[in-house]
Amino acid sequence: MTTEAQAALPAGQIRQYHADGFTTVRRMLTDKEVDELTAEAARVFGREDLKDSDNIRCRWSNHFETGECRFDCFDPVIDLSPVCARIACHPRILDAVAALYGEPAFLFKDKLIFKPPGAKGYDLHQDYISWRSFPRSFVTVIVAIDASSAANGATEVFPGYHTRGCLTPEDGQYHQLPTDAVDAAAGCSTAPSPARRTDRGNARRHHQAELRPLVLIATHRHP
Ligand SMILES: O=C(O)CCC(=O)C(=O)O
Repeated sequence: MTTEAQAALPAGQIRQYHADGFTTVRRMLTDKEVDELTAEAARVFGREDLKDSDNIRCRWSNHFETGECRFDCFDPVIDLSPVCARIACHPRILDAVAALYGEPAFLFKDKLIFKPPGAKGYDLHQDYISWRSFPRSFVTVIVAIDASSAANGATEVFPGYHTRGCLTPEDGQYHQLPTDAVDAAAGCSTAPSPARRTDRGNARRHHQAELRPLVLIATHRHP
C-alpha cells in the first residue's frame, strides 16, 4: 500500500472499520462537489425517456403507505452522468477504500438511488451476492448527497456482521434477511471474512418535500 493511501484514513479508523464492518468519513467531498452532485441528481432524475419497466437499469419502489409503484434508482448510472462517473472514481474515495483494503481499490459497480418522499426503502440485506464472478472483496461506499438521519431514511448498518460471511444461501440470488437476523446471529463467531455491509435502507416515513439521492459505489480489490 502506498503512503498516500495509508494516509487517507487514520489508523484508528481503519481498526474501527475492521471491527465494525463499516465506517463514516466526513467531508470527503467539497461543498462544490456536493452541489454539483445535487444538481446532477436532479438532472438525471428528469430522464423520463429512460424510465421504463422494460429498462433493466431502472429500479422501482412502492410508496410505503399508498403502495404506488414509483421510480427509485438508475443502476448503473455512470454512463448517464459524467459527474457521477467522476465521483465514482474519485481519488479521495478510492484512496480511503485502499486504506481499508491495504491494496488498491477498483470500481466494480455504481448506482444512483433517489428515494423520493414516502419511498418504502430497502429491506434488511447484505450487499454481497454470490454470483460466481462476484468479488469477495466487495465493499460498498455510500455517498449521501444530502443530510440523512433515522427520521428521513438513512441507511442503517449493523456492526460486527461482516465477520459472519454470507447469511443467506449462496445461490446467486438477492435475499432479504429476516428482520430478526441481526439479533439471531449475534453471538456466533466465525473467522473474519471479506467485509460485507449488512444494512437496511429505511422507509422514508417523514414525507420530505425533496429527493434524498445517494450514490452507491461498490469497489473490489483486483482489476
Ligand atoms: O437505500 C439504501 O440506503 C441502501 C440501498 C442498498 O443497500 C442497495 O441498493 O443495495
